[in-house]
Amino acid sequence: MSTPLEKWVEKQAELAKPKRIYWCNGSDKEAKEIVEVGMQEEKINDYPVFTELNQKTWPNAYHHRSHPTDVARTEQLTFVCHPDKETAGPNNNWMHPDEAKRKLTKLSDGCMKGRTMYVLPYMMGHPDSPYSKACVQITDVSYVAVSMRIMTRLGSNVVKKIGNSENFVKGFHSVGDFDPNKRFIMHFPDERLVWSIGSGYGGNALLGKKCFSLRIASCLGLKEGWLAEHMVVMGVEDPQGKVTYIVAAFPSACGKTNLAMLQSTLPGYKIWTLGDDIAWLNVDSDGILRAINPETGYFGVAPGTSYKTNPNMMKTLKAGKFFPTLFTNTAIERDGNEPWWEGLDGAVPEHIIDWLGNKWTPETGTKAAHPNSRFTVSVYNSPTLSSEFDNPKGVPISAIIFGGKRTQLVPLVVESFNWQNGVFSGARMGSETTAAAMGLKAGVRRDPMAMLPFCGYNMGDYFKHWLNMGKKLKNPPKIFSVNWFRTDENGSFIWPGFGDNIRVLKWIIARVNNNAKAVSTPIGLVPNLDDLDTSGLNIPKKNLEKLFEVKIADWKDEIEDTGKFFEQFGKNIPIELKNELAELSKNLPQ
Ligand code: GTP
Ligand code: SPV
Ligand code: MN
Repeated sequence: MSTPLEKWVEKQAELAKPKRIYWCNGSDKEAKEIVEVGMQEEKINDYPVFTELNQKTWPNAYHHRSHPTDVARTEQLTFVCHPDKETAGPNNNWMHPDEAKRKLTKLSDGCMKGRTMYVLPYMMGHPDSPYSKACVQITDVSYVAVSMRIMTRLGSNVVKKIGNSENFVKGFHSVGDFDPNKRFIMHFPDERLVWSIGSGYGGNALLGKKCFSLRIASCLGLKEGWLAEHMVVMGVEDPQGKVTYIVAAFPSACGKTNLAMLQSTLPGYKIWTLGDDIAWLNVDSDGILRAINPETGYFGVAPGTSYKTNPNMMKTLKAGKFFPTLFTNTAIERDGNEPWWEGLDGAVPEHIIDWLGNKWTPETGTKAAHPNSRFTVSVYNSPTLSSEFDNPKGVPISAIIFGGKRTQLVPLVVESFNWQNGVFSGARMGSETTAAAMGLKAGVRRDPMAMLPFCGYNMGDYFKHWLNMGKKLKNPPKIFSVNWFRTDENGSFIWPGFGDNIRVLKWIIARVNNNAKAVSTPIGLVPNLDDLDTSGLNIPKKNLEKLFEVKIADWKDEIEDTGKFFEQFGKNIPIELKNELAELSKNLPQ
């Protein structure tokens, strides 16, 4: 008798008609064989799926070129298929599940002809964690199979764990023929199913990541009383050795990975990394908010990563402990056969092949590495990995940070007055658009809690859920907003950022432990300039003041824009948030 899992796999194979079906066991040996297949047999756009990089300087590293039309998440082709549109909300593209399935069935018929169908059983979260979920993804490309091994706990033990149960999350993925017109990333929350076709890139294809761990998981969280968030999880150790755990949400390509691995410029402070992209937040039986990172890898932005900005990530990328480390759409330095990107340490090398495979020099006038080129690397390679990473219970959270890229308006750090006011500050978050998603208009877009592209249901209900979570907590974490990206009149960043962000964390932790004062403003509590540790920094006082300047006219525009954004959600927007908006408007000087 076959199990529900085996039956589901058989049914998918009948539709996709692969040459063969291969069940991955998650071993090292197997990963090496699959990379070999990617180098020798599989091709994308006439390039082998993998090429080997310099194993001496970059141990276990391989290069991958995606299809040139397939370089970032595609939000316009991403759908959440609840039975009714209102549940999906104005924040999601919606299609009726029946229509979506008809469309996908047609596109998937025979889509794996001549190819291998890899079956990937994996856990999101530690297998012993009460918060983890068993999942199975099907894919037809070695790159995705190997990436999932880095990003998740993949192995045959998950098949045993699922056993005869129907209780597993399903993901069907095929690169199809990469035709952007036949590309869809569809979610069926009621069935805990993701169906993705036509893209092999990141969040479109590694279905454990944004598709399951955020879009579907956010729906599960609403039902089951927890939160799935686009957040860093980290511990901050102070000079006395006390570790305070925090989570921080920033939109895509706005600094999560860099924050999660920060190398402190203040003596005695140390960061311990638990996650750089996704946090699942649960309330434990003592009323404490606990976070786990369901992933086991980093899929991080390459450009800008260097020994100067993120030395801990450079060490992670060079460690080569876990097989393999992948570089997608970076350039290649030809003489040494090493990955290269804009912002890497040292002079620009002489012989470079760009991400498209063409010879490149600075005079070419384009970027050598795609701005959304990325590395995929195991957390177990990381020198800053927290000793709590594999703790099935997760870590207790003392502070929540919301951030975005705002060259104007938003101060370096603001503490919310209370939980409700903090939820409001998250809900009105905005950020300037980046290269992490294709086809977005330049400028500021509202991106509540950095979840706009990832909340699998109506965000009005999501805000209510956040408010309710606060009521379940005995001592709710303090909520802060931060902005590293304010610029001066020349367009230069005022705040040095990166390792110096520890100075802001130091104040946040002092506030959490009632060891620092704050000044009240209409938008929240800000530090006394004397309480922000700027020792050794060369920032003139006038610039520091600029970092905290609250320009009333600009805030009035911001309030108006937030009001318009909230209106889209109609009756779903909680009255508490409308009240917060009215209160803020009233408290601004006329
Ligand atoms: P996703 O993986 O897309 O979710 O992105 P992320 O939020 O992890 O962003 P990441 O840390 O990769 O940073 C994205 C970009 O922001 C990179 O180009 C960084 O160099 C830049 N960046 C990160 N932190 C800072 C900072 O403190 N100051 C400045 N000026 N830039 C930063
Ligand atoms: C993001 O865009 O937030 C990412 C990259 O972390 S992706 O996996 O493509 O979603
Ligand atoms: Mn992300």
